[in-house]
Amino acid sequence: MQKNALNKNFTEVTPSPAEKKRRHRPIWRTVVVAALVLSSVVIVSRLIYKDKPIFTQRINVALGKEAKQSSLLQMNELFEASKAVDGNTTGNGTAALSSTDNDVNAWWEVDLGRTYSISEINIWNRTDCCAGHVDCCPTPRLHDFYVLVSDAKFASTDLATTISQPGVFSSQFNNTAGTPTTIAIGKSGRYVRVQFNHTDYLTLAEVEVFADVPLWHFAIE
Ligand SMILES: [Ca+2]
Repeated sequence: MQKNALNKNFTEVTPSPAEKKRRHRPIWRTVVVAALVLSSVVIVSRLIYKDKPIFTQRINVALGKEAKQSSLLQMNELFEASKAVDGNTTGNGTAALSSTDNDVNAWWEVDLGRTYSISEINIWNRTDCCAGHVDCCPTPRLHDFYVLVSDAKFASTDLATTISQPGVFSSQFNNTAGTPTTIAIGKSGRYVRVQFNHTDYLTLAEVEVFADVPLWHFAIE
């Protein structure tokens, strides 16, 4: 460690011969020269090794991102598209759900802000009703849908046209969504859409888009 104004209170410790032999469990340590109260320890890694980030973290990159949908249920802002990326997966009540009207090929989509290497997407169904409960909605509402992923903007809201758009990844799910249903992706993408191949209300509790994001800094609090 090079001493400077930022680390004048620390001194590097020369590893002992025994420590140097621990090649599979290498260590680095330092001694705090002065009495300090440490609020955090920040470790900064080298950025890249063999063209790949050394540390990555699996993150929901859709959280809080800009979302839109084919329509707004009864023009009620309680059901706006952002409810599907608000971090609330409970699916219980108007505070937790996005919903379109009864649209032909209803759709919902999110712009991740930049392209990520997407590993998988979680689709969370509502839990309060309309999931196949015989007392209110015998037909499950969130079922039989496509998940579409693209680096470029979707050029159309028509399902068939979008599936055939160059560079678009599509995955068809032919069942009722769970809490959650996980769709494997394994592709880069910035735009993610969920779209029906039929006519119904598209109601989503949450859409989580997971990517392994390079982690350049981490702190031990
Ligand atoms: Ca939500």
